[in-house]
Amino acid sequence: MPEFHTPPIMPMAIRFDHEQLTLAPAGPTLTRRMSDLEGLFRDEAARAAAAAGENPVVYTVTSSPVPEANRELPQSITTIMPGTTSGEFWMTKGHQHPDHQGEIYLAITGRGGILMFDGEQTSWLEMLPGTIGYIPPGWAHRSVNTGTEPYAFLAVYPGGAGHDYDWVVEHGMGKRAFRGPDGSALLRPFAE
Ligand code: PAN
Ligand code: ZN
Repeated sequence: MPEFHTPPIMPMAIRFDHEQLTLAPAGPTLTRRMSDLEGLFRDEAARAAAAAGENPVVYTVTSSPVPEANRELPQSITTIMPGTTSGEFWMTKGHQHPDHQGEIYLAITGRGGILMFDGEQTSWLEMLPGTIGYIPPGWAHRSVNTGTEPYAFLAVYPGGAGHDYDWVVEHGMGKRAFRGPDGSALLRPFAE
């Protein structure tokens, strides 16, 4: 066994329930409501009104106990509810990993997309159950529910990569995903 500055955790089996959308044993769960998403939708007034009213849950993130520590590979399931705010699909906050490292998402149920931005280019990946979306190092990423059911995916990422949310607030994501006339995703320039 090599010597580590922070000793790794012990080997463990984690039960992935793709119907209940849970990991067992479970680690922390995060709930993001409309009130947590200030300044992220194009129509901030509509977002603020929804936050002041029913303040719906937009997404949850449930994790396994593998810690966000250097060299570990934590996992989580994100479930984004279906919905739009002034036509813009409900989505995650989005972030950049300050210690640039890759990440994978495996779509479990529903229909969605990954919007990625490297500061210049935007990339959009359609995500259907069974799709593995690869996020290379240096690409900020945001997930979007483009369907009418909850969209859920498993994420596996390097535990020491960190999460920078301010980067997205500062730089945007290049594009935004709106519901098009036929119900599918329509990408429009971020600042349009
Ligand atoms: C994911 C995200 C998760 C929630 O596990 O953290 O989908 O999105 P936000 O963190 O942008 O709110 C991931 O990319 N981890 O690195
Ligand atoms: Zn990430």
